[in-house]
Amino acid sequence: MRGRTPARFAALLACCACLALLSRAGVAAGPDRYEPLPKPGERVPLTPDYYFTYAFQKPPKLGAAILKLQVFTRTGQPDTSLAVHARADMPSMWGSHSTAFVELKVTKKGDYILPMDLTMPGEWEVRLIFLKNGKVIFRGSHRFSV
Ligand SMILES: [Cu+2]
Repeated sequence: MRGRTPARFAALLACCACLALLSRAGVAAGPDRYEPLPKPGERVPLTPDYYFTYAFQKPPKLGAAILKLQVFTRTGQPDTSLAVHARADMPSMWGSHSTAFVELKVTKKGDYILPMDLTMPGEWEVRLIFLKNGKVIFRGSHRFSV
């Protein structure tokens, strides 16, 4: 995220050769960069004003699984003003188990819910996109084994 790592982004800008190389490799700090998330249960900063936590309802295994997210303001108040989009798939066969991002539903309790169908044993990755007023503020990913 550019906004969260201004120093690093500035360093990239300062080196055009590096930036070109990174762009060609598809790993520049561009729109499709997903930050690896800390492990479930830990606070994940979104912006200076928001953070979130996430956890599986039960340890994920083959079949149906549910990932639950909670967004908080910086003072720790639960918040549901953000939109969260997500998809889960297997990195070794990206596109085989998932078609598109879905917008997470919010329960009455204020939890964002992502139901997943884990159809194959192996490594899975969930990708999350957080939006505030229609603008992407954070992209993150979490890998786990089934
Ligand atoms: Cu698979």
